[in-house]
Parts: sequence; C-alpha cells; structure tokens
Amino acid sequence: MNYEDKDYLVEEYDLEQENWDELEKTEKTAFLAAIVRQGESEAESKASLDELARLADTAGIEVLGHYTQKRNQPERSTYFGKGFLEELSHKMRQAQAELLIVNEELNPIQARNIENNFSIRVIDRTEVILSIFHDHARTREAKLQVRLAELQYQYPRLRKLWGHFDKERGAARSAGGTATRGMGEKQIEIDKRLIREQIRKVTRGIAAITQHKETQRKTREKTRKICLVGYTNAGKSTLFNALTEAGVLVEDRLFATLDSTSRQLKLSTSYPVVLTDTVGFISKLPHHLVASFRATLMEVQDADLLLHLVDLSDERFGYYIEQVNAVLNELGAGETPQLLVLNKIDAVDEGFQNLPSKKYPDALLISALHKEHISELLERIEAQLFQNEACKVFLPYDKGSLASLLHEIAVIQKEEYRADGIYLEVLISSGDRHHIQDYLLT
Ligand SMILES: Nc1nc2c(ncn2[C@@H]2O[C@H](COP(=O)(O)OP(=O)(O)OP(=O)(O)O)[C@@H](O)[C@H]2O)c(=O)[nH]1
Ligand SMILES: [Mg+2]
Repeated sequence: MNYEDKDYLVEEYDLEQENWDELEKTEKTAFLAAIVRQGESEAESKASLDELARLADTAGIEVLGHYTQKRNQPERSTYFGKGFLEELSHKMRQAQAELLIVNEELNPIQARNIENNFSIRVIDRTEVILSIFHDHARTREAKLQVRLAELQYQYPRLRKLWGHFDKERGAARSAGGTATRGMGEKQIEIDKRLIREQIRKVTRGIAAITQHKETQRKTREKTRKICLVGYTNAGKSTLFNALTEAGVLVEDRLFATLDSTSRQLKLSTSYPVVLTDTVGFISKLPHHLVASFRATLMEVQDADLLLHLVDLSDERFGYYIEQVNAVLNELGAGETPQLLVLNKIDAVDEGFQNLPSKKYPDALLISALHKEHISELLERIEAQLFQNEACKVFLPYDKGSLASLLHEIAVIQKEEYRADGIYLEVLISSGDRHHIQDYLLT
C-alpha cells in the first residue's frame, strides 16, 4: 500500500459529513443506583456513587437520589432484584426522575429487561463516560477514538446510545444509503453490518494516525520522554502549562483533556526532553475506551519517566493512586519509572501536609496552580531521568568534538583549558557515561 492509498482511506471516513453532533440529551434528571457487594464498606460505595454523581453532573444531568442494593452477584437478567426495581420505578415516577444510571456496565439483556419490564429508562456508567468524551472531543484523533468506543459499545446492544438521538439515520446515510428503512419506523434498531462497516473505517483512520505517530516517534528516538498521568482533574494540564507555558485548556471538570499535547521541556542540559499531557483516568474506565485511546496513550507506553500527579486535596487520593496504577498496568506501563507528585498542597491544611510523606516517602509536594516547588520538581525530574553523576574528566585537545558533545548532554560545572588538554567537571547521566569512560580522573 503506498502513501496515497493510505491518505485516501483517511479521507474516506469524514467525521464532518458523518455529523459529529452535539448529543441531544433529552433526559435531564436521574436516580443513581449501585450494588454493594459483601466486603465493600459503606464509605467505599458512597465515594463511588459520589463520583458517579460528579460524572452525571459533568454530563449535564441533575441527580435526584441514589439507592443501593446489597447483594453478592448481580441478578442475571435484570442486574438488580425485582422488588428493588419495582420500588425504584415507583420512586422515580414520584420524584419525576427521567433516567436511572447504574454504576457498572450493564449487559445488553439486563438493560433491555429493566426498560421493558419496569418502564425505567436506564443507562450505565459507561454510557455517561462515553457521552462526556463525546462532548469533549475536539480533534479528529479524539473523535475517531471516541467513535470507535461508541460503536463497540453499541454493537452487541443494537440500540442507540444515550443522547444519540438521530444516530440510526446517520449510520444509514454514511453507508451510502444502502439500508432501506421504513419511513415511519419508530423502534430504533441499528444494523450490525452497518456498525461493522463503520468500525472498519474508523479503525483504519486511527491506524493511519498511529502510523504517523510511530514515524514521529522514531525521529525522536534520542529524545527523553516524560508523560503526565493521573486521575481526571488532578491538575495535569495546570502543571503542564506551568512547566511549558503551552496554554492547554484547564477546567474544573472531569475529562477536560482528551488529546495529548507534547512540548519541549527545558532542563539544565540541552539534551532534548519532551513532556506530554494526557487524558485523565477514572476508576472503572470503560475497557473499550482504554483500547480505543491506544493511539493517544502511546506516549504513556513509550515514556522514560511518568509524572504521576495526584490531587492531595481529595481525601480519596490513596485510592486514586491505586486506580491510576491499575490502568497503567493495563497499558503495559506498570514498570516505567514513576515520580509521584502530590498536587494542590495549597488546598490542604498545613497540619495534614506531612501525613502522606509517611506512606509515600519519595513523593514530592507541589502546587501547580501557584507554581510552588516547581524548581524542586524539575531537579527531581532531571535526577531521575539522567541519574546524574558528578565526574572529573581530562580530554586531550584532539578530542574537541567530545568536549562539544559534553556541552550538549551534560551539565558543565567547571571547564579549564590547560597546556595539554581540557579539564572538566560535569554532571552526566549513567546512560552517557560510556562517552567519557576513557578520560575519567579518579
Ligand atoms: N487549589 C489548587 N487547584 C489546582 C491546582 N492545580 C490544578 N488545580 C485545579 O484543578 C482543576 C483541574 O485542573 P486540570 O489541570 O484541568 O486537571 P487535569 O488533571 O488536566 O484534568 P483532566 O484533563 O480533566 O483529566 C482546575 O480547576 C485547576 O485550576 C493546585 O495546585 N491547587
Ligand atoms: Mg487536563
């Protein structure tokens, strides 16, 4: 396949023509519900539902109540028990809640049964997250990735996603109008073949992007790569801006960032270092989304160092750290060197600031917003990245090219031109030590 062919394939899936609609979310009020399993504490399930409420809020839904049912296994055909659902249906009518949001992914049969047997319009946590991603997607790459996750979610369900008001018409149109639909057809049914076709096209579009990134990556082989990772809303973009003055969008909402942005990071050596801001993680992140966002998350897999940013002002920060590490493992980046950075210390009472250092002795405390302890952070990054060692070197004058290389890759602390050569004191990374092996002074 030559270049033009590939370009053609990218053209083929045109998101503008495919209508990247704002979602039409007709339901604005909801009840939340979750199963509390044996061994799960009251506090855990409350925190998890609070997070779902925050997701709902970001998606533009007002939460009117939440309910939990204690059971060890979800009911196979309806997720919750029958009595619980009957009562819920009644309460929802009373409170005029239009939607039920379940805190886990429902399988297609469960969702259908809840809707049909209990007259409850139901969506799950995954659909809420997908709708937020849909609304926040700006670039072509993000849109393709979101679209892929949506299609994969839809495929076994054959029903429209929440807010995708007119999607079945869009699907028929983009397939060249091959599907003939009855004009008055009210029941929404999405043809599996059309979804498969779209999945193929979107996947090709993403593959082209991945390939392009791969090429870029190869040209950057020598560059050291640092990636900002963390729970959504931890302050990654704020720190990214503080370090690079890039002006990335910062917002107090979940999933403000969907695209990764990379910038040169200035350290004390002129060795090229690139810093990347990425999409935030969340617990129970839909599996399809992680898979779809592989192209965006390539930077994470490829990083020499991860800056794991944590919102210290949120009391659940320890849990978030675990969740982020779980996603990193899923991405194959569990073993990448990590620097734990506890952010938002300005929002934490001074008395509490030292507590986490017992559990996380290597962590660094900063405030990205107020640019506090940023220079310490840069020093730590440099030390971790290069594992710098102080060395004394004596170079004969015919090794002038090595001297200029040292100026690029090391921190020069002292340089003297003597009668028979150049005397240098340098900070150099362990990886670059071999350059000066033969000229070291002990
Ligand atoms: N008090 C305080 N707030 C901060 C600090 N750093 C960031 N914030 C706020 O936290 C919110 C989220 O910041 P972002 O930088 O958008 O967070 P993010 O991790 O990029 O979030 P996503 O892109 O949604 O995953 C914003 O309201 C920031 O102003 C800090 O050091 N102190
Ligand atoms: Mg961000």
